[in-house]
Amino acid sequence: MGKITFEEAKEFLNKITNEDKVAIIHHDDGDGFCSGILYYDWCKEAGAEVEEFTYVISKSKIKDFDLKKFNKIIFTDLASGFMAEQLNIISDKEVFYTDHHPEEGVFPKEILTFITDKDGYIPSSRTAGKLTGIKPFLALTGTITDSGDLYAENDEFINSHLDKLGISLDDFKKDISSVISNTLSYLDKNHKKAFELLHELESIVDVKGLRKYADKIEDEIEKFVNEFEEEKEMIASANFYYFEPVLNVKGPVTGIISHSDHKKIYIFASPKEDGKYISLSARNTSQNPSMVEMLRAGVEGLEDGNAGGHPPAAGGMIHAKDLDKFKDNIREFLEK
Ligand SMILES: [Mn+2]
Repeated sequence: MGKITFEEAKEFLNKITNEDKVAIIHHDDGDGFCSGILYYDWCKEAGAEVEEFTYVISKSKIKDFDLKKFNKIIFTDLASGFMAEQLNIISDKEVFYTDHHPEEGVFPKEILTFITDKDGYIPSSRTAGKLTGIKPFLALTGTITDSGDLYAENDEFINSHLDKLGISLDDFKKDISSVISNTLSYLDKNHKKAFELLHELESIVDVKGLRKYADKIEDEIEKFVNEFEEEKEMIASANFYYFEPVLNVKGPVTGIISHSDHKKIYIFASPKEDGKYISLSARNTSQNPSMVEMLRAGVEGLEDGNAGGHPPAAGGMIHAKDLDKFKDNIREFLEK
């Protein structure tokens, strides 16, 4: 079968009945959860038995999921480069695979794929909303959490949904989509609970109930952003900031601080979960010097040290015991 059209995707969904057992496998971000919920509800409404699985890229493996009892599987919002080759083991089932990231890898030919990257940047939740017609506010939420509002091809979809809800984009971001994103960050070790909470939402009014989770994340982000000026250390021209978050806030803290001045070089360092390693992330929008070159110089000669990425943004890892050597390497690189 291979690639299918929107109409054929609809046909696959229309054929789901109370005789089916369906597994929904979705990405662990806002777009993945929202689109996963829409397919989940669709299957429930058709009377099927449904279970959902959260897939964490670089951690999860399809072979670790217990999919024996299911005869149909729906994948949503998972970049195919990470997935295609793993799908051989389930090609005896009816599999519908939909995503919006650039297509990579080779799918087993039995799998129905509906990948929308050629149509522009269309988050998976927008596609799921169009296919199912269920919970339009969740289709919108997934689209906004995935930055769909930065792409003109989503303007009409976003504006018409906002109009129906009677809310502005700014308010929707502040009161709805960021609350949901932060709730997911807070519950990143408990995906079942996160799915349950998001699945219970019947309208945007219900999102208020998630504030108690989201606030914990917001407080911790604010704390580390505020401490930056005082705690940072200059390594030559780089602003080096070591911080130890308890919650999953590395991404937003890094984003907020590095967007405050695009000419500066930033290096963020935090311990990994096991405490044995330190993860690094470097930002410099001006790209001079290149952050990936800088980090590679920083980890050079360090045991298990690695770095990769792009000139404006790079990431890496070192042993915690090598932090001073890393700083020396960075200083030497920047002073050269
Ligand atoms: Mn995603």
